[in-house]
Amino acid sequence: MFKIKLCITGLLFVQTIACKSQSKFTESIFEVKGVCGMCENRIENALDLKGIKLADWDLESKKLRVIYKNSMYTELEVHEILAAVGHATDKVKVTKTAYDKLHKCCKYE
Ligand SMILES: [Cu+2]
Repeated sequence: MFKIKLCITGLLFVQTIACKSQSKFTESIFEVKGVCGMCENRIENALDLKGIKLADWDLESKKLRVIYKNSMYTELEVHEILAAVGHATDKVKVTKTAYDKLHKCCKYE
């Protein structure tokens, strides 16, 4: 009887973990402006942060796929991180100071 109880407790525990990990991460895909491989590195490195599981920007489509912990970031915050390093998104514009810091070949406007 004790063994069965242990088993049930174990199962419940595993289920709880599975449920939690399902809601932990959010995936977003949105447009980020950029023109070259350097931009790609800058965009992806800017998102090389704790709580961001994946950041993959596609040069051709200008689309970024990002997977982040929703307890740590909102989608808007991800946009703001990118704008801060000089890359405008469909939601957040870049400041002139940040844009001026971009390398010559990275000026997308
Ligand atoms: Cu570039």
